Amino acid sequence: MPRHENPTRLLIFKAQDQAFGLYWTQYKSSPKPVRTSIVHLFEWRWIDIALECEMYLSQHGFAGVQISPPNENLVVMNPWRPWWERYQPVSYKLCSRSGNESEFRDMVTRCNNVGVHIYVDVVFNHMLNSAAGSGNRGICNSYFNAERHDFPSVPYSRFDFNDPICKTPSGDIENYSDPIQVRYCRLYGLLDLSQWKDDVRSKIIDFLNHLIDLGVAGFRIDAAKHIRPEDINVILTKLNNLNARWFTKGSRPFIYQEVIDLGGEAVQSSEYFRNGRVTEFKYGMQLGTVLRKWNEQKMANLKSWGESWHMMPSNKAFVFVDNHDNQRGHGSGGSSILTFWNPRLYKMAVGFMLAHPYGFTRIMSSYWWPKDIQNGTDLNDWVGPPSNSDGSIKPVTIYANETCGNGWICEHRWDEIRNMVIFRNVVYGEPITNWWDNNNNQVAFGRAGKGFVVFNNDDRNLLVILPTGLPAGVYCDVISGRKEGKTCTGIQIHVAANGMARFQINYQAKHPFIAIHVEARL
Ligand code: QV4
Ligand code: CA
Repeated sequence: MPRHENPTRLLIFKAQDQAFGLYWTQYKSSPKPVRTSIVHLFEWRWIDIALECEMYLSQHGFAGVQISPPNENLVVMNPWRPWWERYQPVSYKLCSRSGNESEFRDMVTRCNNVGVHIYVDVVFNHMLNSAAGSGNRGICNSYFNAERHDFPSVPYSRFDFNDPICKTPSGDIENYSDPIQVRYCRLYGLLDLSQWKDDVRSKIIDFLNHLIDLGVAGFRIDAAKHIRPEDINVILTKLNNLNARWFTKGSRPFIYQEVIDLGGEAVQSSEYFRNGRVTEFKYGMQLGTVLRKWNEQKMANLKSWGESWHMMPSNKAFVFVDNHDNQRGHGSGGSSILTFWNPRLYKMAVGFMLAHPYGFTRIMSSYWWPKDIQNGTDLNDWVGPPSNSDGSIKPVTIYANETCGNGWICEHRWDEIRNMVIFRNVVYGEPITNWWDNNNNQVAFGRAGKGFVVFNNDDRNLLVILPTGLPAGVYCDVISGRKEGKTCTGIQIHVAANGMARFQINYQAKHPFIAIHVEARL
């Protein structure tokens, strides 16, 4: 729990599981808002991320950025430069299509300097795939020989891989109900590292400590399900404290582990709770089902949203509406997953996620690709980031209206999503109050006098007077607009002395929900 120090000093808030650096300087009146969401700037270049931290993320209350794997990967030419080549490591050199080590250092320094932290997607369950040939070179020219399991730039040799332990005929994972296969056989044929061996652990620890010393704040552990939780634990205990140039002395890296567990498999999310937070893939799948009104689902059922929907404890949950895998049919979540391809429902899903107290939230920021659905699968699910003919990633261009060009979607810059990131900061720590619903797809709830939201996902207009729990005043709706000086650029909501307010949302309105909070009051 927070150590109460004198109000003017930096206060570090230790969440139960991980000392996640939620920093705020406690002012006399009230604490400066915390930052409670991160954005996955998928495939962005380091120089573009540094600019985004300084020009946008800092002033809009983002806590941090998840970056794509920064270490050297296999160059895949067929299909041509797929996004997933970055999940096939060749070495731990900080060199990739997103930039080199000095650009990486510059990004971490500039983002930290404006209070936006960097969370690295680290791939250490495996190296590249067994069929990647012999005598090739990675994207930064490091030699490897896949057949001989030889990666001299790390170095790893055949003794560092699990082939002798895996008993399946193919050497790949063939049956997810066998935890031995899930941990010691190859995921998609990717050479599986022996994290139970000291010299593999030491290489991984050195890689992660190098990143920590450069100033990163934590890690997404890729394919954590395929690594024993006790091996992850040994690695984490050997990590340095965060760099004291930006973080309070003794701060520990924030950890979230990618474990896809929809129930029914041998490996379970709960095995990983001891290490930190864990991805909750049921979140996006169920929320998508509710907003699409599939299986007789309706928003009124979200009154019980959280653990009672068979999801993990909120203080362990790492949640998102979609991720880089399931927005294109990889990994899990299936057809209910909402993405930028369905903007109206997507905005409601992200808005609801950010308004609700459950879990730690991540926003997806994507790029466009020529989707080509045939028999339910996207033939172009492999297409990589916007790039030039030489494979180099295109810059993120920002238009005067704050949207992105060059094929970048920038969901995190959509008004509704950006403003709800701030909403989440303002209401942080407050429980849900004043829940209302029409027993169908119109719902509303407050966050104990700090904020209030109203959603209309019905096929009929919403017109209702509700107790908001908010102090009296004129509030600016942060979905249809925002507070600018002494005016609201969008809808105004008048909250009476008794907390009552009138809400109207036509079912075909451009903005199907309203959100107000105490920092957007005239
Ligand atoms: C193919 C065959 C294999 C064969 C292999 C050998 O499918 O059976 O053994 O060739 O040649 C790419 C190709 C895949 C290919 C593989 C190896 O798509 O067809 O195997 O390369 O050549 C991403 C992509 C994968 C991609 C992988 C490596 O999603 O398609 O595979 O990168 O480039 C499970 C896991 C979960 C995982 C999820 C996708 O539990 O952890 O699957 N999610 C994470 C990342 C994800 C990434 C990986 C794990 C691997 O989020 O992006 O996979 O690092 O649910
Ligand atoms: Ca493994």
